[in-house]
Amino acid sequence: MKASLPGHVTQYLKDKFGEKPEAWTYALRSPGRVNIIGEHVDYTGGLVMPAGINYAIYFLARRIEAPEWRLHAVDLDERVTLPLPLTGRSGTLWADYLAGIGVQFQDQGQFLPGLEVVFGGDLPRGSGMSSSAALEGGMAFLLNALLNTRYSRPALAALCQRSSNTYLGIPSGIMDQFASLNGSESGPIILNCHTLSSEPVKNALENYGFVLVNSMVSHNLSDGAYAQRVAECQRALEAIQSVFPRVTHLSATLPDQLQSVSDRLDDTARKRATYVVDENKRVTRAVIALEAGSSIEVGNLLNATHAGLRDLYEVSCDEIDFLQAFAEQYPGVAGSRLMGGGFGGCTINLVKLDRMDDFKADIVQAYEEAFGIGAECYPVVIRGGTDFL
Ligand code: GAF
Repeated sequence: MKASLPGHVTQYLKDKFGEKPEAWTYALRSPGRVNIIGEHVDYTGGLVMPAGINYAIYFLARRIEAPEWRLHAVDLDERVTLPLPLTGRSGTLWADYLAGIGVQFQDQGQFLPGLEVVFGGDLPRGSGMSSSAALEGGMAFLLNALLNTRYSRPALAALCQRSSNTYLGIPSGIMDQFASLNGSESGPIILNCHTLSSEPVKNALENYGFVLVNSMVSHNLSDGAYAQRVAECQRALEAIQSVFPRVTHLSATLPDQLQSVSDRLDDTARKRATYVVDENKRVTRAVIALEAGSSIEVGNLLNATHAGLRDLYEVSCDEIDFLQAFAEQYPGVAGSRLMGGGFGGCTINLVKLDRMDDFKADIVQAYEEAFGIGAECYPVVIRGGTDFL
């Protein structure tokens, strides 16, 4: 095994079991994700450009004789035991993310073995870097190996999304789980969320890097606003389909089609649909700009996405708008926007490398002065998807 398990996880094994990592049959890394552009369009069948990153959750696992799952959340110092076969919710959200995956395998006729699973890492929770998808993807990857089910990575992502949607009741799209499981070492991927086809995008930006700024305002996908956006997009799609029945998903709507059905949409549905249609065009342009190494164009597209998320999609908040506005005018920042589900979490910022340190220090100070909150900054390194150590 490569020695890349975080020290606190290794220490936990030593303290609780008196063991080294080598005593465990499975060891794997499941990354968080960033999304460069293509926000809130995975559930409308749109294009997204996410990447697996340098922050991750690490899993160690082995079979046990007892018919139960013993789950250890190292970062929280919590432990939950679930009897097999898995049934209803456990009452602990992190355990339910893992159990939900087990339930998907069970529903496909798999017999789940007794397991001891230890996990922990450096992925901040509730920051919009998708620790929940890393949990789901890691568990799915583990069970796929353990049960020898041989599902492809895209099929595992679909299984994880099903778990979120049906077991946890969160109507999220597939982007986060797909990015965590299918990330490419060489750069972000472009994913078509309607067909689930993906390919790596060459990042030719020179002298620029991405950094996340965490507002430390917590978002929660299970609150109503996310589900409301999904429903509003569905409403817009149905109105569009009443005139253009061959439009299969909202992101496939052409600007002219949207224009011509405009008076059939209520104000909210019109704003949501306009954002979705615009965002799809921005993602296409961003692929070209990134591959051409045009930091200015990529940055402008990030800023434009933020304006759309704030004014048309209405998923931002004061803290995030402050961080974005500060970054947008900061010398050496090409662009900035809200990343992830919204209502808090992180901004993603494209920053000149030689301005990175100043930017981080200045934005943290300005945010502290404005809101009395200590922001955290995370420089992003793009890494491959979930894999064994
Ligand atoms: C959350 C969801 F889980 C994703 O599916 C996606 O919709 C994202 O918000 C917004 O782009 O992370």
